[in-house]
Amino acid sequence: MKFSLALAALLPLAASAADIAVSVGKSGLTFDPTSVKAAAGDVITFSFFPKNHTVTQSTFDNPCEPSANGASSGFTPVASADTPTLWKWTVVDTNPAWFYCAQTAHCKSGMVFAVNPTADKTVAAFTEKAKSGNGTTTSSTTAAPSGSSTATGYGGKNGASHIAASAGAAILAVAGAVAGFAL
Ligand SMILES: [Cu+2]
Repeated sequence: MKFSLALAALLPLAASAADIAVSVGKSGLTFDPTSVKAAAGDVITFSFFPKNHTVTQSTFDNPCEPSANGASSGFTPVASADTPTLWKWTVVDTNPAWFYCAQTAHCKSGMVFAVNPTADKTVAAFTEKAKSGNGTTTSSTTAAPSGSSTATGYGGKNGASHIAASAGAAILAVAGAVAGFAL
């Protein structure tokens, strides 16, 4: 009995680095879920669905603008919902982190995502900011956020990495990034 008690006590530790799944554009211009609670070291695995989205870090005040030194998946065109492309982002700390899709029309329709939103800074308020355009300077909003490189298609910052679901998806992603996939 002592052994099983010790084992039970260890299990929560073993599971402490959670892998959190988030769908991008699976059912409309949305992240699903729209926000998550996460701890430092947790890994968020974003599954990209058709047609072409990004997960790009912003600030709460400027939802549709890339933040300085923020992470970005880069544009990730996906041809088939059967083969979503994966992109992982490791949670740095328990502070709020804010993300959006860098297709300007998508962000402005409320395609945003929050990690560890607070009572003061809610994902609902963040979404409203995106929709209303508050705090954004549309003149500097371009198809390619500064946090990503269109040459490679992937930002790869903050320990983030792209993992294609298949070789075909990887080829499509690169081809799409170069060709600038249409909406
Ligand atoms: Cu999008």
